[in-house]
Amino acid sequence: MNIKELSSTEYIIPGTGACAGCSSTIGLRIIGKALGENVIAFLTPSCAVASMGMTPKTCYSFPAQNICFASAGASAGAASMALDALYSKGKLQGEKPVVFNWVGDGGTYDIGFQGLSASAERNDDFIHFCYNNEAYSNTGNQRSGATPKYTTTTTSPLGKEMVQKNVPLLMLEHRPPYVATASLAYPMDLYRKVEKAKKMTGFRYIEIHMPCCISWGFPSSDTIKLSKLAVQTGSWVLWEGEYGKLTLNGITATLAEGKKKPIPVEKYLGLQGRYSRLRNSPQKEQYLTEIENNILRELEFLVGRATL
Ligand SMILES: Cc1ncc(C[n+]2csc(CCOP(=O)(O)OP(=O)(O)O)c2C)c(N)n1
Ligand SMILES: [Mg+2]
Repeated sequence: MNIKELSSTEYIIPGTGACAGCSSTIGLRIIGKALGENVIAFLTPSCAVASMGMTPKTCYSFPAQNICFASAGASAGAASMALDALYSKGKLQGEKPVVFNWVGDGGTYDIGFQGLSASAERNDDFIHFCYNNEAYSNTGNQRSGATPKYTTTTTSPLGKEMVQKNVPLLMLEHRPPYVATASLAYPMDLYRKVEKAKKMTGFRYIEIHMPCCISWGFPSSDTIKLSKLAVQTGSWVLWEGEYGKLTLNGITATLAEGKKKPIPVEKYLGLQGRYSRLRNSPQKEQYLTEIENNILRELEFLVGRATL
């Protein structure tokens, strides 16, 4: 299947408050086409709510409920269980809707992590999508657990000192039916992963890398360019896993197997305002070497993890 063969039905209606070039809107359009209309969505406080999910400017043409920050796991899990109960009592007929969460990195990595981990362990029947823009974006770009080391945000003005958590891997270690990472630069890989997850039951987790032009500081026309560079430099990795077994995908597999060298990371960081401090630092070369060494170490780790 190629991108021209995707359904022409749009589940994200134009006229939203989202920024031009908003990556999360692009991602949700693709996901909507893969999931279809028989869905129920849950949204935690984020751009997905503040700019796109509030009456009268809501842009979702499927049932979507705004829930509190920490509760994505509990809310989607409980809704799914309630549906199961109604089906078993004969009060609902037809195919069960796909219950899914659309939650930012703040709501996934930090504030909702405990509830999400509990859902994964219980194998609750829903898909959790984490759209990872590496910051608390809608509240003005505060650092999150997904913000990479040396990134400048309003709460890490000198550059974040810690590396980001690896939540997709943490989710994989719960051994749920499905975990995957994806990128907007490879829309058919994302589409395939969503279609695959849709056919499964139990806990499924898909995380999509979402360059944010406002928080990251790049022109809104460059969203996909940044998405692609993230993968080509090895800064973002593509893989999927079933019941704990990991498989590398696409360019990430090529880089990890040493068939191709990652593009120098400066090509990616150099396009983003949030790294201007790093670029102007006298220790720039040292920082870039450290970042590239970390990328190679992560790739090596993934190759090993894929053999288990
Ligand atoms: C318990 C709680 N703490 C803080 C907030 C304020 N708040 C609303 S949205 C948001 C940022 C969300 O970040 P993320 O989940 O990454 O989504 P993004 O804004 O990047 O789309 C914050 C801190 C809140 N609504 N509830
Ligand atoms: Mg975010």
